[in-house]
Amino acid sequence: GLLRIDHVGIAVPDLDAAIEFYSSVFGMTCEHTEENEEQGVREAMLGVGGGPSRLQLLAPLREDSPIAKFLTKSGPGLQQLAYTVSNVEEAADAIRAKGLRLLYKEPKRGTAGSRINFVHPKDCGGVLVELVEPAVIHPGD
Ligand code: V0V
Repeated sequence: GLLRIDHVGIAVPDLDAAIEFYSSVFGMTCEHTEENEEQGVREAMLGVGGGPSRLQLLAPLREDSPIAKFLTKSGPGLQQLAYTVSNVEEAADAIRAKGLRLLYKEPKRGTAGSRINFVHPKDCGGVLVELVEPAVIHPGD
């Protein structure tokens, strides 16, 4: 099952400008940045209010990136909602068994060594849902 909301992902054209915006307007802190070549993204994870809530800023690395396509089609904005799970294969299998499409047969690599899969937005009321199995599950999760 789901443990909690892992992060909310926002597509942005310029990562550094977006980090600066969220830091100066909302006082968020950039905890981690990473390039994910396979996903075609440069991303930043921002902490919200000193608690476990996190915002993920996603900028395209190249023209065929899902984020580039999203920006062209929808403009900057909410792109995904991610849930923490303890086991991504089990979570994906359970959702598949309900007849929803998962984007990947096998999990792929996400932020900070996590393992990820996605539910197709057309099967989820227009929301791109990500399942995240962190490299380390923190106590209390
Ligand atoms: C597309 N659609 C969306 C959507 N993207 N709806 C809600 N939220 C989104 N993010 C809608 C789109 O408006 C179309 O609706 C329809 O789905 C098909 O979209 P499309 O533009 O033709 O695009 P596709 O089918 O080429 O690609 C859409 C999918 C793609 C979701 C399959 O974006 C994808 O593979 N996403 C998963 C990977 C990803 O997002 N990576 C970047 C983050 P109409 O017009 O037909 O009604 S990487 C990440 O999160 C990491 C590393 C991490 O968290 O660790």
